Amino acid sequence: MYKKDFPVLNKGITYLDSGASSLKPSIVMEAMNDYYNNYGVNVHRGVYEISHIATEMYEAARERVAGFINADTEEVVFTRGASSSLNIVASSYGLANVNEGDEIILSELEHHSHLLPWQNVAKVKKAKLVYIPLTKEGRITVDNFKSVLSDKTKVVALTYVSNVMGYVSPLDEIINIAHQNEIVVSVDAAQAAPHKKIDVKKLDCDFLSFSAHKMCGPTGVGVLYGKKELLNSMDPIEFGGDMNDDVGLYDATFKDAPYKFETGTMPIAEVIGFKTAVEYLESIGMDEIQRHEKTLRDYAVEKMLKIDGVKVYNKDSETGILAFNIENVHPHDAASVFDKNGVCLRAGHHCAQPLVNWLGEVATLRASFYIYNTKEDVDKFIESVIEARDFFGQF
Ligand code: C6P
Repeated sequence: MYKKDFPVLNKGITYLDSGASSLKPSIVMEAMNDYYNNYGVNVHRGVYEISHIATEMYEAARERVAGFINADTEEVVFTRGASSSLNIVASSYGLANVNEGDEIILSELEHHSHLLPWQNVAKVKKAKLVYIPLTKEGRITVDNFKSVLSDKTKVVALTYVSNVMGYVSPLDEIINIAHQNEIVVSVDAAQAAPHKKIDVKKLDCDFLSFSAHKMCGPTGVGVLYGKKELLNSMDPIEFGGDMNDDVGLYDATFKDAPYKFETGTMPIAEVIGFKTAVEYLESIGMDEIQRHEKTLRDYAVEKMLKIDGVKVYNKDSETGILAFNIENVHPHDAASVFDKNGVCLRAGHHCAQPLVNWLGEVATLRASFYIYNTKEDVDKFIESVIEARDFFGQF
């Protein structure tokens, strides 16, 4: 039903790699073109009409994106993407507040972009990384979280939805418990924001990071949500134009959040396109998006379980991610069959190497479904699974 909105699908491909990056509907490109064709100038600096209009468009996007997650407008920092946002949290909040002997709770589900910044904090500050034991299905549970909580815990840094397993972490309760113990929680929502409704006030997370390009928006822009008082207490990690108030030869003062974190010329067209992407998703409805993906995933899993020689790692995941392997077939060999048939999916460790190690594999295949996918896409995918198994496997 939504395929017609996505020009790339005119190529006739079966796109099952939305976990890496979603496709973009033409209205997002049109919004960006409108900016380039009619304004195309910098924001917050110009003293002429088209710069004022561009500034209004940029700030209207902030307001719209804030509404999408129920944040206050000044709690939304535009960044280069989820990775940048997660790095700001660790490098600004983490390095200033974590001390020697403190503990940082993570999980083996974390994407490298959430893991490595905290590894750095732990090394620099001589703190300890502590991992929540996963269940045998690979899930985080509240009880397992409690089992690693201690009076040394300073930060909890967890993914909302795993990019390999698609599981939704039980964050409501975890955040509640963390706050009872005065612990700050950073949430990686890169795989959650595109697929499920998020209300930061209800969730009560301290930080939440996501990218536009996984949610029908442009590349090169993302969000760091942070509670006002936290963002205002933090130092910027990049310095330059537009983020300062008063600059002398030896010292400078900085603007309040979000501006002190937005250094130099920002990706203005992308921010404007992001607003249109959010409006597009909301016009469909986040609950409908999640329901649609899950229907397709369940349909795919049902078929996969009937195929000999296929291993599904996340049979009962709540979102549109399907992690699997074909027995005796290296995922990259299998991927060549999918590619030949125009089925785009991902093979590898998905930038979540500790999790793929935990699964006892060197790599997996991953199909990820989104709003533009259909049951026909699943059928084409299943045909390629069987073809790869028969071509490379021992059946
Ligand atoms: N995962 C995937 O194929 P960026 O690249 O900054 O937009 O997002 C990083 C990131 C952070 N957290 C999670 C849970 C993610 O899934 C990603 C990106 C892609 O799974 C590319 S590795």
